[in-house]
Amino acid sequence: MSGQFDLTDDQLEIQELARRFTADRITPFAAEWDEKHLFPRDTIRAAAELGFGAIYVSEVSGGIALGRLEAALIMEAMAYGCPSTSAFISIHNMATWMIDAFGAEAVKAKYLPALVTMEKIASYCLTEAGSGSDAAALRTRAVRDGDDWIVTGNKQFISGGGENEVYVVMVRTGEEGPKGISCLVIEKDMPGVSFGTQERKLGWHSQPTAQLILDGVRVPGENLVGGLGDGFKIAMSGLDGGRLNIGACSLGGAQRCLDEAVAYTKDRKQFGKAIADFQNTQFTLADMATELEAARALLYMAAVKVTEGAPDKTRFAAMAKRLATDTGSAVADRALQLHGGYGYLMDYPIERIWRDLRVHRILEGTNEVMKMIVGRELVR
Ligand code: FAD
Ligand code: 2MC
Repeated sequence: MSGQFDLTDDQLEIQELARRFTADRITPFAAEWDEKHLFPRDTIRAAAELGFGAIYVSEVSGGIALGRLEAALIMEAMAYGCPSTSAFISIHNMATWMIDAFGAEAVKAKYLPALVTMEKIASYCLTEAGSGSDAAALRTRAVRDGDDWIVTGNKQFISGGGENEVYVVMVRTGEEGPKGISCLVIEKDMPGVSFGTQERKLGWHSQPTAQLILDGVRVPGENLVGGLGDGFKIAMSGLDGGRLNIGACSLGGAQRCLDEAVAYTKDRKQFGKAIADFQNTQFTLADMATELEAARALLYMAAVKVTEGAPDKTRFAAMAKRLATDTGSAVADRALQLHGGYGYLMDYPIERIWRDLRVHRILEGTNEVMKMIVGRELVR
C-alpha cells in the first residue's frame, strides 16, 4: 500500500502489538480451547491490560479511545489465532461502548471501571426466540415500579450467557416497534436472573452461548442507558461497530487459512512435485488473496466512516460485514480443499477456523439483513 492508503505509524504499532499478543497468548492455545470448550478468561484479562477491553471507550472512562479502524486491526490480528475469542472480546467492546457513549454519569461510574479492565465482562442482549432478524419486535418487558424497573422475558443466543457479569439488555418499555425499546444494564447476580443450558454449537467453542432468563428482575432506574425509547437506536449504533469487528474477525481467520494453505501446498508433493506448482493451486491462492484484500479495503474504509460518523456509515458497515464474512468463509473453505483430507482433520487449524467463521454470516445481523440495509437505502 502507498500514499493515502497506508496505515499510519500509530496504526501499524497497534497492529504489531495485537499480533505479538496473539502469537504469545492466543495462537498456541486456540486448538485446545476449541476442542475442550475452554473459556480463556485469563487471556481475555491479559488482552484488557493492553486496553483491548475498551478500545473505543473514551479516556475519561478508562478506555483507550481509538477509532474503529484500530479496533478492526486488533480484532483481525487476534482472530488470526482464534476468531471465536476475538469475536467474544469484540462483543464486550460493543456493549461497554454503548454504556460509555449513551449512559448517564451514574451508570457509567457504576459499571465502566470494572468493564474496561474486563474484571467484569459484558454481554449484548437483543435477540429473542421470536425476534431475531426482526429485532424491533422484541417482547421482553420492563415495567416501572417506583424508581425501579421490573423486567420479564428471555433473550436468546446470548454470547457470554452464564459466564459474564453484566448484560446490556434491550427491553420494551413502551409501544410496539423500535420506538418502544429502551436499554437497561442487568447484573448476573440480580434476583430473578438465570440462564438456559449452554448451547451446543458448530464453532465458537471458546466462548459460552446461553439464553438469558429474566423473571421479575428488579433493576434500579439509574441502570437505564440513554433516554426512554432510545434503546433500539443505541443497539443499532453498537452494531455498526460490532459488524465491522465481526468482519475483521473473518478477515483475520481467513488470512491465517491463506497463509497455512501457501505453506502447506509448497510442502505437500503429489505427482512428483509440490502441489503449489499446479496452476490450479496458484489460481486458487491468487483468488483467495485478491478477494481477501478487496474485502479488507472495504472494511477499513467502512471503519473510518463509522469513526467519523459519516452519513452512510451504517450502509458501509453492512456492506463490509457482508463481504468480509462471505469472503472469509469462502477463503477458509478453499484453504481446506487445498489441504485435501488433512484439512478435515483437527491436526490443522483450518477446520476450526472454517467452523468459527461460519456463524459470522448469521450473527450481528444475517448477511441477508445486511443486503436489506444496503438495498433499501439504495432504492429509498
Ligand atoms: P431468523 O431471523 O429467523 O432468520 C432465518 C433466516 O431467514 C435467515 O437466513 C435470515 O437471513 C432470513 N430472513 C429473515 N428475515 C428476512 C428478510 N426480511 N428477508 C430475507 N431473509 C430474511 N444475539 C444477541 O442479541 N446477542 C448475542 O450475544 C448473540 N450471540 C449469538 C451467538 C451465536 C453463536 C449465534 C448463533 C447467534 C447469536 N445471536 C446473538 C443471535 C443472532 O444475532 C441471530 O441468530 C441472528 O440475528 C438471526 O436471527 P435468527 O437466528 O432468529 O434467524
Ligand atoms: N444507527 C442508529 N439508528 C439506527 C440505525 C443505526 N445503525 N439503524 C436504524 N436506526 C434507527 C432508524 O433511523 C429508525 O429511527 P427513526 O424512525 O427515528 O428514523 C429506527 O432505528 C428503526 O429503524 P428501522 O426503521 O430501520 O427498523 P426496522 O425494524 O425496519 O429494521 C433492521 C431494522 C432490520 C435493520 C434491524 O432490525 C436489524 O439490524 N436486524 C438484525 C438484528 C441483528 O443484527 N441482531 C444482532 C444481535 S447481536 C449478535 O448477534 C451478537 C453476536 C452480539
